[in-house]
Amino acid sequence: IRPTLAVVGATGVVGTVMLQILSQHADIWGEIRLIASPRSAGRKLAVRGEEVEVVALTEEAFDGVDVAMFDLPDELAAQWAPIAAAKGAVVVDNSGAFRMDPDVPLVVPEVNPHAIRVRPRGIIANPNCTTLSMIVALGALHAEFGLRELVVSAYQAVSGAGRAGVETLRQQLSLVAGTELGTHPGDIRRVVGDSTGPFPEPVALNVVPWAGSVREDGWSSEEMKVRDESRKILGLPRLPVAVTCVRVPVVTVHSLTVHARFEGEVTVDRAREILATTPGVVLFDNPAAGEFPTPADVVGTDPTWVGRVRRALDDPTALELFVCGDNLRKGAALNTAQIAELVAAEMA
Ligand code: 11C
Repeated sequence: IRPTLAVVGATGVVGTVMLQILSQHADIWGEIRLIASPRSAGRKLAVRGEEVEVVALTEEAFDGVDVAMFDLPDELAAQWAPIAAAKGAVVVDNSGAFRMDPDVPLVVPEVNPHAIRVRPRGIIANPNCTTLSMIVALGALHAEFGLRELVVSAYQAVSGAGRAGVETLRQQLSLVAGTELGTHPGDIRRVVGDSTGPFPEPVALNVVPWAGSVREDGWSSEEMKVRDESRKILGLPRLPVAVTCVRVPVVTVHSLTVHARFEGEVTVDRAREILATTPGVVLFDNPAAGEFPTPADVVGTDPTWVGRVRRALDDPTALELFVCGDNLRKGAALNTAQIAELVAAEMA
């Protein structure tokens, strides 16, 4: 008997990509049940070529569910994931609610697949999209060279902030289209006014050095997540990690510059060999031919794309990289689906 899968938060931006992925991947599931807020109950969504009616999030909705992929806001996930687990489902949760719980594994199938086996709460956490956009490539380099330090700048797409983020950028772009905005200081702010949506500043024709909420000493929650989650996934609890998260006017695909320092000397040739042969990574790095990853080419694809591979000029133990990953696919829905598929394989 094939396992029953629930998709919880099926109508959100990540839920929508989950349904696309379930329609594209090998069909290993029996029933696929779509669950969302009562507001969305009764809507019909396409999955595996069929229209499936969305049911409201209730305890009964988890009856008979073997695996549940969750994409809900943190507070709702904190409330409902334990309920689904108590009803016997293995929950794969894409919120930030459980990632740093020592009784919840934080899994990237290409990096630490073994971690899924120990899950005393019946919950497996899926990392944040910014962490996921680089970690497959870094995991492979760490396995060979031994990572000692990370310095990261993340150029984050607006879809990381959900539908509201995408709608805000589109609305702001329509306000500035066909105008000569930018000629006079302050133009953008005057046109956009208070319509900054989930962002603290206008995001069209701008960059905003902020993502998430305020944490201690000037850090953002998003920056702390990338640090804490990278340490947990790589099994390096004291790894020095410095992150700056910046929102850019890109709809989907997070990009990152990475300075990675290793135990000993590294060579670009060996790093390129590793990146070119790691499953889930594409090396796209020939600047002379204009080849490096950009969100425009990476959007809609599964792998982590790496370009601009250089050895640090002043440190033979460090590499500089430019990395792009689709924040809705590997960054969210795809990694969640991959984990769910590993759990289903255990049940087979
Ligand atoms: C962003 N990465 O781009 C965030 C959104 O912990 O999963 C995802 C928040 C999370 O805004």
